[in-house]
Amino acid sequence: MVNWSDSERAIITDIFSHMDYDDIGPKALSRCLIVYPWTQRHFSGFGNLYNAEAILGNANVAAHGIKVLHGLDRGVKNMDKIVDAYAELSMLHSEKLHVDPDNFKLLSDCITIVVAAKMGHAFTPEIQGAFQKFLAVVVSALGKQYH
Ligand code: ZNH
Repeated sequence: MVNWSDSERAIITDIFSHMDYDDIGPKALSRCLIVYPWTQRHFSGFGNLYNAEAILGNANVAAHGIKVLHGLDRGVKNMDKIVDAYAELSMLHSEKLHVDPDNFKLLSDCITIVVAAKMGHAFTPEIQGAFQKFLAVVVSALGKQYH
């Protein structure tokens, strides 16, 4: 059970209420696929991922990036039961998709970088701390159904 301060709750709610999913989602997932190329193995059905330019221009990557970013919404809405909220997705990634759970952290770091780049000075250390704590809790929950 994770303890959230009132200010952490307020920060997380606020960030996601202003989240530009259509911009951040594609940028974060494409960044992950470019800088950690082994993550591409899960997306062989997405078409051409031959180089950074192809990845950045790939509509399937963009659409999936938006979907994955929206995958964080269930955590925002269920901050006091994040493990339960991700049980099903954890099972899916473990048993069906066989995604190495280390990759969740890599993608979450890409999300942080892209959000920080977009927010600039507004991404204060306090906001960074709350945001990265939230992502770490989600990443841990996503790893829970792995044996
Ligand atoms: Zn994942 C899918 C979320 C990470 C891979 N995902 C998915 C989905 C979601 C998610 C929501 C959808 C589901 C359904 O449909 O039901 N993810 C997520 C999150 C995260 C993730 C939240 C973190 C943060 N993933 C990930 C990674 C990877 C992945 C890292 C690799 C590397 N996913 C995936 C895949 C899929 C998914 C492959 C399937 C796709 C298709 O459609 O085919």
